[in-house]
Amino acid sequence: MNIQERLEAYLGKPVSQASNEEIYGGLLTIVQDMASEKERTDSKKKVYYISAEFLIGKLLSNNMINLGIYKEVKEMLEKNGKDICEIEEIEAEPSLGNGGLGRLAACFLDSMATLGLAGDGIGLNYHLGLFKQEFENHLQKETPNPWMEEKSWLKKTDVMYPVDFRGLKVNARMYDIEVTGYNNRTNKLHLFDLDSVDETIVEDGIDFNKEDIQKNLTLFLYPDDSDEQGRLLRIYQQYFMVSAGAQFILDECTAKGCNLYDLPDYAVIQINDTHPTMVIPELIRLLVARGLEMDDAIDVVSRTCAYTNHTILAEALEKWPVAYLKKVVPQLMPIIEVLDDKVRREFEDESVAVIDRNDIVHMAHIDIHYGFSVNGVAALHTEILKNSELNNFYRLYPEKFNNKTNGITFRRWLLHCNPLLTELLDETIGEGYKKDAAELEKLLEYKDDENILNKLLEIKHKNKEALASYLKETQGIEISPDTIYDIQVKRLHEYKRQQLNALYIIDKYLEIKGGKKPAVPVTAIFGAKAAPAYVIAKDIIHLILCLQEIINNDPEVSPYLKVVMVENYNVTKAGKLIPACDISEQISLASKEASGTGNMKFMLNGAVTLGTEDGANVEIHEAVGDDNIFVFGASSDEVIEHYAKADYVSKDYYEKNPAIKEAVDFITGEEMMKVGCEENLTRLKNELINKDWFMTLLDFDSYKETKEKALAAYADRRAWAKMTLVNIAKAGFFSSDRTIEEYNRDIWKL
Ligand code: 26V
Repeated sequence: MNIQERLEAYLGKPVSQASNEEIYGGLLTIVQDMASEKERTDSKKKVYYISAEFLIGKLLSNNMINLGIYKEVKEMLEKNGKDICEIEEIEAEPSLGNGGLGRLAACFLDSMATLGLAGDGIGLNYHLGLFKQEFENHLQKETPNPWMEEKSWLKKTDVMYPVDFRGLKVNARMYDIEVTGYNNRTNKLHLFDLDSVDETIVEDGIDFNKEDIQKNLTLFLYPDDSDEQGRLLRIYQQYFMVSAGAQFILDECTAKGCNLYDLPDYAVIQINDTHPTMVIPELIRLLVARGLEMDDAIDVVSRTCAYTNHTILAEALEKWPVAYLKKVVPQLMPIIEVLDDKVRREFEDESVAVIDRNDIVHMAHIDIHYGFSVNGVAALHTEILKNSELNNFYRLYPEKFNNKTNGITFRRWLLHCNPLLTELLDETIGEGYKKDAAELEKLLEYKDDENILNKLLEIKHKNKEALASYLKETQGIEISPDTIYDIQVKRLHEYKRQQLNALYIIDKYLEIKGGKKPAVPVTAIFGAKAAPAYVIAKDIIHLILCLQEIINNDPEVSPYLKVVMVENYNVTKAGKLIPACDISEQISLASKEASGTGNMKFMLNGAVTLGTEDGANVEIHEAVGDDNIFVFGASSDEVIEHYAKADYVSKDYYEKNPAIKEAVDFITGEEMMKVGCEENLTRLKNELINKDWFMTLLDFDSYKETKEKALAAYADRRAWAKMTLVNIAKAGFFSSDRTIEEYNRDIWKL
C-alpha cells in the first residue's frame, strides 16, 4: 500500500474529501505505526539522557522527514488539493522546555537515533508546557499552554513505578514517544506522569494551588519558584522524575542480565544540568535496598553518571536547603550526608563540600564528586569552568573535565525549516551533507559563482516574504522583505542583553528624527518569553513593545526602521524566523552565554552573526574567519576582571556618553510615557543607570559601531551573498551529530 492508500484506508474516504484535522490524525497514526515497525537501536550498553526538559516541538513533519516519506506525502496532499503547511498548523506544539537546554536535549535525541546509538530520553510529561505568551497593554501576559490532545504522539504504557515522598506515596506512569532517526532505527523518549494530575485546578492566568501535589505534580513546566511552595514543588517534580527513571534503568539493565555491580557496563546516565542530580543519591538508595554495601553502591553509581553544566550564572546553579529536602524526600538525606562526609574526609576545602555550613545542598557538587565526567557546552565555557567557576573542582579532578561544543539537528533546522535552501544544496553539492554535515564545505567551491550567489539571495528573499505574510496574518504587522531583517530570538534575560539592542533602536530612532536616514531600512525583530517572576525581564519586553508602537506608527521613521516583537516565540516560530534572517543578534555579555544554539541555526540558514566573543560565537568566528562575522565588545577576560575588581560603574557611562544618556533618558521620556507604564519604565531605567549587572552600557559604543558596519556591508549584495555562503558552508561542525559522536567517543563509549 502506498501512503495515499494507507491514509484513505484509515480515513474511510478520499483524501480530497477529508478535513485537515482528519488528515492530521491519519498521518499521525501512520507515522506512529511506521516508527514502531522500525527496528529499535540495541546494544548491551545504553545511554539514558535524563532531563527536566525536552523541547521537542511539533513532530509530524520531522518524523516524516526522518522516515523518508515527507516528499511523497507533501506531493500526494498537493495532488488532492491539500497543503502540508496547513496540516502542520493543526498539531499543538509540546513546549516542554524553556529554551536552549531543552531544545539541545531534543536535538540530541534526534542525533542519537540517527547515528544508531541506543539512547533513550527520560523526563516528565508536563500537561501544560511553558506558558503561552500574550501581549496586553504592551505587557507580557501568561496563559496555560496545553498540548496533549486526543490524537497525540504520547503512548500510554502500563509501566508504573512507586515513588515515595514524605507522607505521600504515588505511582509514576510511563508514557513513550517514538524518536525516529534520519534513515535509521528508533529510540524512545520516556516521560513520567501521575494519573491524578488535574488541569482544572488552574485558575486565573497560570496560578494554581502549589500544595496539592497529587493534582499538580506534572501539571506545569517550571512552576514559579519565587516562593517556598514553588521551590518545594520543583523538588517533588525532580525526585518523581529521577526515582521513576532510576527504577526503570535498573529494570532494563537487570532484564539484560546485569548484576548491579556491572551497572556501568550496561548504562550511562547523562545528567542534563543539575535538575536531575537527585538520581545519584536515589540510585545509591535503590542499590543498597537491593543488597549492595553503601560504598559499593556509591562506586557503581559514580562510574555510571556523567554531568553536563549549561551555565555559570550563580542564580541558576541549584542549591536546596536541607530543610526542604527533609520535607519532601527525607529518605535521601542520610545518603546525601554520607556523600558529604566522604568529601569532607578527603578534602579540607570547604568550597567543595556537598552540604555547606548553612545546611544548603549544592547539587552540582554532588554531580562533580560522584560522576565520572563533567562537561561544558562550548570551548570558552569549558575553559571558564576549569579556570574560574569550577576551578576548585578542576584541581581535584582534572581528568573528569571535558568540552562538548553544542550542536543542532540539521533535519529540523535546515531540511524542514528551509526547503528552498535544502533543494539548492542538493543540486549543488549532492545530498551527502545530510548524513555527513562536514560535506557542506563543498559549497565553498561556489563562493565566486554568480549563479549560486544570486540563488542564495533569491532564497533569502522568498523566506523573508514568507515571514512577512506570516507576521501580517498572525499579528497584523506589516514589514517589507526589502529591509534588513535583524533578528534576536531567545529567552529574555539581562545577560543576553535584548536591552542593548533596544538602546541601539532608540539611538537610531533619534538619529532618523534628527534627519539622518539609513541607507538600507532595517526591521528589528525580537521574540522572547520572560520568566513570570523576572521583573526586569518583563520590563524589557514592555520597552520593546512600546518602541514597536511608537516607531511603527511614526511616518517619518517607519520607512527606515520598524520593530516587531513576535508573540509567543516557540520552536514552531523559530522555524519560520530563522530562514528569513539577515543579521543574527548574539550579543550576550562575554563569559555569560555558555554556548548558544540559536547562533548555529542562524548561521546554517545563511544569516551573518553580529555578536560578542562569547559561548559558541567564538567557534563560529574561528570557523568563518574575520571577514564573515561582525564581532564587538569586551572580551570574557575583561568582563571577568571587571567582576573581580567590582570596578564597572554604569552611571559613569551614562553621565559621560551623551548618546547613551539620550537613549537611556528616552525610556522615561514624553513619547514613551504616552504609550507605556511609568512604573515599569522607570524601574528599567534606574536598573540601567544604577546597577546594570550585565554591563549593557559598557559595550554600547562598540555595538553601535559594529552594527553600522554590518548594515553597511549588506548594501553590497554580492559581497553579502558570499558571506552567507561561507556561513552555510562552515556550519557543518555545529551539527549535533558531531556533538553526539564526541559524547559517545569520550564519555558514553557505546
Ligand atoms: C536558568 C535560570 C533559572 C533561574 C533564573 C535565572 C536563570 C538563568 C539561566 C538559566 C539557564 C539554565 C541553563 C540553560 O538553559 N543553559 C543554556 O543551555 C544551552 C544548551 O547548552 C546553552 O546553549 C545556553 O547558552 C545556556 O544558557
